[in-house]
Formats: sequence, structure tokens, C-alpha cells
Amino acid sequence: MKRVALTMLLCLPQWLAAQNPIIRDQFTADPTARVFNGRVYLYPSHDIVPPAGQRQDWFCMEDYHVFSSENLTDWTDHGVIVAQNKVPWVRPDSYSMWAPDCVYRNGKYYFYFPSAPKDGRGFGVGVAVADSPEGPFVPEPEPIKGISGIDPCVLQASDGNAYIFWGAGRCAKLKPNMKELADDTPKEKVKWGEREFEMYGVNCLSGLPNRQAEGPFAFEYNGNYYLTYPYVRENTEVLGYAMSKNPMGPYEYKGLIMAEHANGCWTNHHSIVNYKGQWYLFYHHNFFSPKDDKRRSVQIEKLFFNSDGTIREVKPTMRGVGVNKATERIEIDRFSEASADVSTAYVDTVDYKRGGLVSLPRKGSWMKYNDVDFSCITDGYLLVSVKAADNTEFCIREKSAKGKVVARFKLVVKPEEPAGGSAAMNRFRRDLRNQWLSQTAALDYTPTGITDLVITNEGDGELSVDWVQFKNRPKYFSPVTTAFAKPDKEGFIRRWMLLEPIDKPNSGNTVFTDSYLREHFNREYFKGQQTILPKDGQKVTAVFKQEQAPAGFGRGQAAPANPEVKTVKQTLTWHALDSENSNVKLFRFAEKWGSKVYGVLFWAVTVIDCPEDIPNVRLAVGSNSASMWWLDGEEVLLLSGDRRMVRDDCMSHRLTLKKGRNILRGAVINGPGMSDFCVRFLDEKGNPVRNIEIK
Ligand code: FUB
Repeated sequence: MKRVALTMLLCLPQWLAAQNPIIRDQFTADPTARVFNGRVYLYPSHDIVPPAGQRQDWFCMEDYHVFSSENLTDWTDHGVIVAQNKVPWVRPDSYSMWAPDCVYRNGKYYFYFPSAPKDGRGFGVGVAVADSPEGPFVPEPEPIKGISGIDPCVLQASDGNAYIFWGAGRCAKLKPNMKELADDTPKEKVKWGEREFEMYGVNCLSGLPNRQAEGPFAFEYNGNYYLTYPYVRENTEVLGYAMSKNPMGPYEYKGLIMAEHANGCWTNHHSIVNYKGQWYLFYHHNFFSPKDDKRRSVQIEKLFFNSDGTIREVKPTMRGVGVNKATERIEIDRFSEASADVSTAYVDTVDYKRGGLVSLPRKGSWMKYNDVDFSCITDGYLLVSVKAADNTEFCIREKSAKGKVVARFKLVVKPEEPAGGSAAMNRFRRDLRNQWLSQTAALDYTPTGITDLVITNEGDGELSVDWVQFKNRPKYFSPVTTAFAKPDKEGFIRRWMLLEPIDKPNSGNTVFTDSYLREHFNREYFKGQQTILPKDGQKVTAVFKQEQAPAGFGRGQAAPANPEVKTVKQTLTWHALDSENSNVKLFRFAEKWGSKVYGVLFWAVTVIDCPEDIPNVRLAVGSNSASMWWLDGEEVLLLSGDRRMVRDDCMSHRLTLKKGRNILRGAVINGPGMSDFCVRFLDEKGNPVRNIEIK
């Protein structure tokens, strides 16, 4: 048994399940889907590239595989069930194992298949029998007598009889043994050009649109019999259907189920099945072999009935059916709906299996991708692969082109004016339009549950998109849920009250001298700065005077001599958090809870509860950038200068952690870089102090 998993799909590691085509490691056509034992079983033809000596431009099939799925997304290939060289009556080098069917009756599975008989012309239809839908199937020694033709389909009607359809819509009752036509099967003389044949059964498509009809698929629903079939309306096949109150007709033509394939793929062939309350159309197309329409691939769409029992026309999509997780890389060109001006193309016109791209040519163009599951996104951002003209703006919205904005992208490239003036600039812009760029955006809004995504072109340029993918940011903090925490196994203190960052513009970290830090850390930014024991969610109002950075004040520039001073007021919240890491990532904290990440000042406080006095310990701190630390209001450590975070970078003098509560405070300042800290107490031997509780 072989699993058709994402990773082995025709060497397409990124190819997503729950999109069309559904089987990607081999060509499949003429899909008959049946529900057995709560799973969908798929019995398709198996197109192969013709071996040398075979006609290269014709169908070529030597065997059948059966596939099954519980969710229509993940398909299991159960391997070969019938092969041309294992069927006694089939010419073993005929490569003519065309469209099959399989039904269950009285404890057995009957697999019907057409092929070229050893001793005759044209096609016969054989039966192979199994105890399980996956086989092993044992072929009958002879084909069914009376059937000359292709594409068998068996309808088990509510009148208790089984009817076999084949070829251009012929139908006959089967005996209860499912292997022979009923004794009273009618016969008629049929002319084919100059020649006359005796045909068994009745022609259910007589008088209906039936040019080059084949592949009949019959089913019963709500007291109606449906005879659905491919035929040539103009130059290539459409799927049409007719309805009747009797399995053998007369049938009345009702219209199209699916129009011609837009790319000229000549055949289509299908089946219709209800699975878990939803109707589905299985059909084929030649997506993986666009220059050869005899190598096809099975696709699925949802199918709907009107209240009068007629069938709504189905549009082929590359989206197909099934749900995608938002964290999967979604090949967005396989959309479910789009504005009329949207087009698709192959990403690589040589290697088709690299998939497709979608182009949204102008402002107002949109495309929808349905059924994306966001339950996996907690703290997400969006990654897209785009080719876009300069000045492109586009959005991912929810549900419709006017829906809520999930993320917005602006692609504005401002290169230095290249030497060569505007001609060079035009070249630059053209090249830009031809480059795939990975762009990220924060989410304005995170949808919940399963929903539809819509990409809208909202700028001035053309836009092509290859894929989109939502990702969760790594988790840096979790909310405090327990009464106390222990230091981690290396003694690092991970539980902290952190105050949202105070605005403190600095052009670089080199200004962080001892005197600068003492002056700035000892300023009062908010009331109770050195005494407060805040609660989670508690707000403080920070009011302080601040030197204003002049316009254009940037990295590495010396601070101006007489800066303008203004009063700044900020309302900030304390957050009780457990850090996921031994180094507390303040930069990530600021990304999530701050209005700025650079040029800010953080306050941290935690309570260390000791079971007894612990003398002769040292506070060991590493921080990025400079920081200052106080134990019970006493300054114990200052880390100055432009520092990287290094464990135990600085040590305090000897301290005593007293029995009961000890309050440790810290302030960390950063310039234009990252910011974090790690803190622990070490005993005289340099071992981490762990017999404390952090509250
Ligand atoms: O796959 C070979 C033939 O092409 C089928 O039997 C027809 O229905 C058409 O799909």
C-alpha cells in the first residue's frame, strides 16, 4: 500500500493536498467514485506514457489502481487491482484498460472494465470480483456476453435490479449474478457506416444530444434516474445529462453539467457521488500534461441540485474540494472564483509540475480561495510570493472583495535613480515585474475557523501571486497561570512583570555610558517606579520630559547639543508573563505589546520568595542592550555600553536573599537593535540558585 502524501507528489514538496488534480504521482482518468464502508473509493483509468512501439498520441493504459480517502484530501493508493497481462481474455499488449466501474452487491465487489479481447475487434467488458473494495480482484475468464463497447457503469436501482450502461448510452439489465446480461435483454440491429451490428440492450441516448457520446454514468436520486455522459457539442467533449423515471428510459435531455475544457483537452469523463451529505463531481483534465490530452488527471468539484432535481452547471476549478490549513503553503492560483480579468499561467513553462500563478491585472481584480482553516493560527503573520509592478498595493480580505482586511501589502520600490536615467529606470521596473519576491505582512485581523480568502488588487500595477502562507510567530511568552514558578534548570528566572515600553529615542547604543544610564534610569517615568508591585493588566501613566529627536535623526548620529524638550505622556500596561526562553525577549514583547520596538526603555519586576536566608549569592545578568538592576530598592548591577546578550555577563557583589519576599527590578534600554535579558542568582561555587519561588 502506498500513501499519496504531499511529500511525494510528483516531486512537488510544496504541492498542497485538497486541490486539483487530486492524484499527483501518476496520471489518472475516467474516475468512478463509490462510497464503500464510509470511505470514498476511486476507480480511475491509469494513463501512462506509451512505451516504444505503441502509438504515442493515443490512450495507453495497462492496469488499474484503486485509491481511497476519508476526507477527499488525503488519498491512499492501494496499488494495482487488475492488469492487462493477468486477465485471461485481454490481449496483454493492447494497453486498452479504459474507463472502469466498481459496485457492491451481496457481499462482493464487482469491478467492470473494458479492454481489447484477444480474439476479436473493438472492446469487450469484463468483470473481476473481490471480497473487499481494495481487492484482490479475480477476473472472470470471459468478458460479459452481449456487450461490445467501452466505459461500463452499473446502476443498482431501487427496483432491486442492477443495470449496466456502456458505450454511447446503451443499457441492459444484469442477472443477479452481476456477470451476465439478463436473458430477456433486447437486441437491435445498428448501422455503423456501411456495416450493420447486432447490439444488446437499448440505446438510452437515442434522440438526445449524443454526438460521440461515451462514458455513461447513471444514478438515482429523489425518485429520478440520471443518465450523465460526455458528448461532443462542438469540437470537444462536454458533460451533459438526461433524466427519467425509469432506469432504462426514455430519458429527457436536461443540459450541461460541465462545459468543454477551456484548454481544448478533448475528453472528459466523470462520476457523481454523495459523500457525507454533499454531492461531488469527479472528472478529469490534463493539467499535468497540457500538451498531451491523453495523459489526464482526476479532479473533484462540489455539485449542487436545483429544487426541481436538475443539476447546476459545475465550473472546473483548480481549487477542487477539501479544507486547507492556513499554515499550509496555498497555491493560490488554484482559486475557487475570480473576477473575469484574472488569468492563470504556469510558473515554469517547461516544468509544469511547479504549479501555477495567478495574475490580477488591475485595481479591482480579485480572486477567492475557499475553505481555509484558521484554527491553527494563534499569533500569525502572512507570507506571499508575488511578482508585481512597482507601486502595487494588494490586500488579503475575508469572504469577499469588500470583506475585512486580513493583511495589506504595499510594494513600493524606491531605488537610487540608476545611471542611464529613465530608460534604466524602466528596465529596472520591468525586471522587478519579472522577479518572484517573498513578502511578509502583519495581520490586521486573524479570521477564525474555516473561511474564504480573497486577494484584491488595490494598487496601480499588475500583480501575480504564486502562493500564500500564514505562519505563527514563535511563541516567546505565555500568560502566568500558576501561583509561582521555579527558576529553570539552569537557575534562570523566567517569570516577570513587564511594562509596555516607554518611548526613549536613541540613535545608537554607544551613548549608554554609566553616567548616561544612571541619569536616565533614575528619572521618574511613572509613579511608584521603584516601589510598585503591579498586578497583571494594571495600567500606569508615564509622564516625563524628553529630548526630541530632530527630523532625520538616525543611526549612529551624535545627539544634538541643545535638543528641544517636550513632555511625553503614555498609558502603559503591566503584563505578567512566563518567558519561553531563559533570555526574556523584550524585543518580541515590544512587537506584540508596544508601539515601538527600537529606542525604548523597559521596566521589569519580579518577586523572589526564599524559604530561608540565602547568603553570598550574586545576581548574574546578561542584557541587550544596557540595563540596571535593583534588589529591594538597592542598585546591585549596571550593564553599560553597547552590549550583546551574554549569559552571566556581569555579576553583582555578594548579596543575601532574605527569607520571604525579595523584590528584583530591572530597566533595559535599547537603541536601534534587539533587546532582551537573562537573569539568575549564582551561589559561591557558581551554581545556580534554585530553591526559590518566583511569584
Ligand atoms: O480513457 C479512455 C477513454 O477516454 C474513455 O474510455 C473515454 O470515456 C474517454 O475518457
